[in-house]
Amino acid sequence: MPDDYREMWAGLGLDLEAHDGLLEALSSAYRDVFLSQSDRPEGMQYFDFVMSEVHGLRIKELLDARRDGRKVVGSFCVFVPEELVLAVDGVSVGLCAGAEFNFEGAETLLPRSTCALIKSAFGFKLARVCPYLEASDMLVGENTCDGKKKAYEVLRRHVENLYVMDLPQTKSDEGRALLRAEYLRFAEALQGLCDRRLTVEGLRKGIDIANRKRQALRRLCELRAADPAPISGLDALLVNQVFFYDDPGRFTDSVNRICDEIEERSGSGRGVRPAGAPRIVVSGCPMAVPNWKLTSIVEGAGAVIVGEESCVGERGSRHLTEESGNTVEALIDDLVDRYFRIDCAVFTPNPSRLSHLEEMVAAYRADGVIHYSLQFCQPYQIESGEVERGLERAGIPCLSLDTDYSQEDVGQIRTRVEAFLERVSP
Ligand code: BJ8
Repeated sequence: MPDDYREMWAGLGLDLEAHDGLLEALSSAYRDVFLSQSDRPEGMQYFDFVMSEVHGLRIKELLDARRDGRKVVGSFCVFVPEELVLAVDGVSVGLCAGAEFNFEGAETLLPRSTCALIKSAFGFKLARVCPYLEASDMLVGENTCDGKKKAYEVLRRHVENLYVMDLPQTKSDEGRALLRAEYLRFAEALQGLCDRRLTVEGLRKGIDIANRKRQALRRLCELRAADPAPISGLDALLVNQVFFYDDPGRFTDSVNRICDEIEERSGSGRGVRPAGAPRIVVSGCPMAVPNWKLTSIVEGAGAVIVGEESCVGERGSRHLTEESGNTVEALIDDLVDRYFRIDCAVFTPNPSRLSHLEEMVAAYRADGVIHYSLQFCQPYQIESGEVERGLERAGIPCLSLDTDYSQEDVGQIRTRVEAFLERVSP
């Protein structure tokens, strides 16, 4: 590791020894899971590079941006509008964490019965190992599930720069009005943080950058309808994960390059699995880096994942912002229209999630759905029953799994996945 990286991490106040251990575990998991795949699109080399520099070059870029006077805004939810951050020349990074790291530390502040996603973020913060967290000038939490809502009250005692956004729980007129009011309040806070006025021009630029990123992902999603599958679910998941912290323009170009390559490969009938391999859509809780557990089990059993109904996947990225306004407030209305369509399980009721899932199964010619809930995640665990019944009524086989970030249940999950694949095999 270059010495200047170590200096950079020390400057951020990281615990270097604990950080070394985390980085080594991450690199070794990455090598095992990703580099053992065969016939990957060549464009994935960019994402291999991004992962090899995940705490290196990208962090240096964030610190360079700060040196140029820009602010880094870290967030934990796809309801936090990146467009507003970009509009005031800020840098947006996703902070969701997917590693079982320092859960003992997290459990000194939170009950053991807290989902792994929240415990992971706390574990990172308390052990001072995440350079993205430490490089953020503002952390944005949101009142979504009860776990996050209450955890931010605790986190506030350990960070100076936490901003909490309130979010609606119903798709009603009142819910929309709340989201709008909260986006206006967030816009005020960002203007103060970045010392910049929000302008129509800035907001249009932010919307354009975010739309292009999402358009590239949508293009990739659509290409996954091909049989044989042109990209593995693992590689597609990685692209969706990198979406949250890479430089937006470079990310967009890199995804479009993969899409160009995939179009060519599909044209000549080339894929990463034989034609006719079982095709699965995964639905449920977000999978943050380095949570590759379920995807690698499913693909290790010979199937291919062709879509993710998840916030690290289509739920978070499928809608674009339709620009219709000519004023800052009108453009914020356009943003509200876009974000209000996200069908997270914290909404009650939440019927559009099931219909979207059915659309995905049809569009990607999937043979079945695996519903993925993190243990102690009440919104997704409870909604899994409705999703499973709805899919089975529509004749779509569904397997519902509850798991966490540990490796202890890998054998058990593999057995259930293999039995499910036998059931859905075409
Ligand atoms: S819009 S899914 S990113 S809240 S897994 S912390 S729900 S107990 S992450 Fe999410 Fe925004 Fe919704 Fe998406 Fe709570 Fe469940 Fe834990 Fe979760």
